[in-house]
Amino acid sequence: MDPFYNEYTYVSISNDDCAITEYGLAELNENQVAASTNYSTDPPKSAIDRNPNTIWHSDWAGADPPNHPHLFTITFDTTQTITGFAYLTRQDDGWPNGNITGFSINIDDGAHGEGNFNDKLYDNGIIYEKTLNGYKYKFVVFNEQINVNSFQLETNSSLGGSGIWASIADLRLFTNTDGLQDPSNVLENKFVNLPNEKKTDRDSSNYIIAKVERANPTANDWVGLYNTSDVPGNVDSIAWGYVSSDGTATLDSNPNISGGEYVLILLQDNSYTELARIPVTIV
Ligand SMILES: [Ca+2]
Repeated sequence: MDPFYNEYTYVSISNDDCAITEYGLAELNENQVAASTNYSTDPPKSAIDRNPNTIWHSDWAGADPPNHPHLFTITFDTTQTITGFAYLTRQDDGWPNGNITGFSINIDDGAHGEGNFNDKLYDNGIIYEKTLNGYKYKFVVFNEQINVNSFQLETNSSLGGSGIWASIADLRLFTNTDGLQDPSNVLENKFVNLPNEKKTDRDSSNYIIAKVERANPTANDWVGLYNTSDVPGNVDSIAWGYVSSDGTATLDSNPNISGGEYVLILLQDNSYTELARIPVTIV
């Protein structure tokens, strides 16, 4: 297959909920999918069965299970035009095993050469994460329609264990372009105006100031400062503040915060539903 899509790592989160039917999905059946490896009870077809609770998983049994790259291949009976895909990680009890963090895309179209991606979408490796039908999918959007006889996801890195596995709860290909290719059509929750290359500082009163843009703001959206590995809700934030109507959040004064690496997380409406996050260095 021709290499089409070089390795990327997911780095960005947005949260605009949308109906999955908007995207003109390519219908798939189990005879169209194959993988270079699978665990006995997690076959390739579980990645396209539209059930978020079943998964394809690379084989992990035995003394020497296979390492990356794992190949997950979709083959069409007739040439299809696709514009992107969405990937859902496994949903079972927070297990990260096999969640794909780096990958390449290979295609077979009989003719296509190098891919060309939208700089705005893919600058700095940004891939959108969006909520579809209540599940957070990772979106990869091409800036052109591509004709494919065969589409192959080649994994390069993953979470969990020794980092050699891959798993997919749901994989969906898109066949239309409406709303997908223009980044301005993606309502995004994000942090803005963090000065000095993601460093933030306390103001004269020792407050931490964050500025956000929100797709669907509520009066009780809030920003929390956490340690980088913290899970909001499992542990308290180090400091927090509500987002004002102008997008500014002033986090509690806490003179005891040590300088170092943290993460600012935008959370929705008095809940722990995460809308966006950004790593910060407190100086
Ligand atoms: Ca599934």
